[in-house]
Amino acid sequence: MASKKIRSLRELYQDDPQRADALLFGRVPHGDRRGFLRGAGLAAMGATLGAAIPFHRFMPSGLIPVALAETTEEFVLEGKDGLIVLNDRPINAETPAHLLDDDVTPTARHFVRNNGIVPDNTSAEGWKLVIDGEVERPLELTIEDLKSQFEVVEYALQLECGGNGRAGFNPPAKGNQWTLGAIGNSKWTGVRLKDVLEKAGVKPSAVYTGHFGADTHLSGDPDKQALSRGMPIEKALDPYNLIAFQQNGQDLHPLNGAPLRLVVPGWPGSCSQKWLTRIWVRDRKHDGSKMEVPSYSVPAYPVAPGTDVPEADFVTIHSMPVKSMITSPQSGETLEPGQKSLALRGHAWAGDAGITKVEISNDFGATWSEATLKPLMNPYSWVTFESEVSFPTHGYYEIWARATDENGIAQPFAAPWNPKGYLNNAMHRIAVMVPRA
Ligand SMILES: Nc1nc2c(c(=O)[nH]1)N[C@H]1C(S)=C(S)[C@@H](COP(=O)(O)O)O[C@H]1N2
Ligand SMILES: [Mo]
Repeated sequence: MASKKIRSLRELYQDDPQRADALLFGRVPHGDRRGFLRGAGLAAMGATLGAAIPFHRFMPSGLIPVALAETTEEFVLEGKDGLIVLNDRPINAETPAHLLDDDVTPTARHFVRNNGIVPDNTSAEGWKLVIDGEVERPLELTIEDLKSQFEVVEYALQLECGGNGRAGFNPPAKGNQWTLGAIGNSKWTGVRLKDVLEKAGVKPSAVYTGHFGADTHLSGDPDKQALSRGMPIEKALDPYNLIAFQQNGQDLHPLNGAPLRLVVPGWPGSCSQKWLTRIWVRDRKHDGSKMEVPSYSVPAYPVAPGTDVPEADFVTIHSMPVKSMITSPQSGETLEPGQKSLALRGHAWAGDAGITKVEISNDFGATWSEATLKPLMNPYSWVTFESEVSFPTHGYYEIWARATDENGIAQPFAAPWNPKGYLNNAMHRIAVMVPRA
């Protein structure tokens, strides 16, 4: 054991990324990853490092042991800032809640979710997008063609991974153990998918889209797609879906799909194909990689935690559910002595639906007060809420946030368990310490 060489995280993840992820970060309750590297995870990490970590319980959550990090170039995520890397093969990184405070998410703070290997060539030069299948006139368009033939628009759009919040489910689900930060609301510039599909002429036989990207499968097999998902044609024709070539006024980041991607707000992030090369309009439901059950699917009815659900009983996820997060203060904040109130801020969103209210509690849900909503930037943007929270005495407080959408659906205290750990929209809770005056 003592002679064991330090392996890079890349190697650690190579065989089974999900297992390595669980070993490294453990599986612990929502919003709190302290105490990772426990049990078998700790032993495995010790073996990996060639030594145990005596003070492991004091390691900040999400910290990558420097001995591992130093061996791994992949962890320098160029152009990203403060993200917690969950996995380096493929690269997956989320943003801590307090770094998502901006109304418009800076590119450096936008999460990264990759299923395969980022393409070597992410240059706009010569990039082509094909639109084919159930269309009157198949198209092959360069990025210049998109810019010159269609209206260019810019919207703030929420993009959330279907698995955001997975770490909060028990029993745990395999996959990236996202806590809260696989969500972003950047400004995206591009052309409307609808306009491009209409130029191609959608045939009455069209029922679904199939999306293709230039990234490669983890196995290296060129015939396999890392991810190829799609959506019903009705959703595809929503005017807020973009074929985007800019994020926050700049060329796309290579990890976020440069030079061209889809942004399909309100639906699982997996619909928003990065490194976009082809949209195949289909006469049936698309059957690309990760369209199959149980990927991006949930049981059609509520199931008890841990249930083994038959494949036939899954349905593909459409709109994401109502959700909110508190982005200021950071959880764990201690007020100044004598300070009796606090300015609170965060964001709320609800897939295809609008947000009607966000309520705040400082007494474990016994009473609620309504937060102020800032004006909505555009449909499918998240909405920012603000509130002043006061504290009657010193002590330990939790602040809970609960958003309600225009259908009257509010966030639950605990989201329904499902085998793959999707759609966790449980209320966000933060801790605040109020000291004696
Ligand atoms: N080509 C391609 N597109 C992709 C993916 C991918 O692995 N390959 N991941 C999808 C998933 S699961 C999500 S959540 C979003 C994440 O977008 P981001 O990395 O820009 O945050 O991209 C989607 N588009
Ligand atoms: Mo995702």
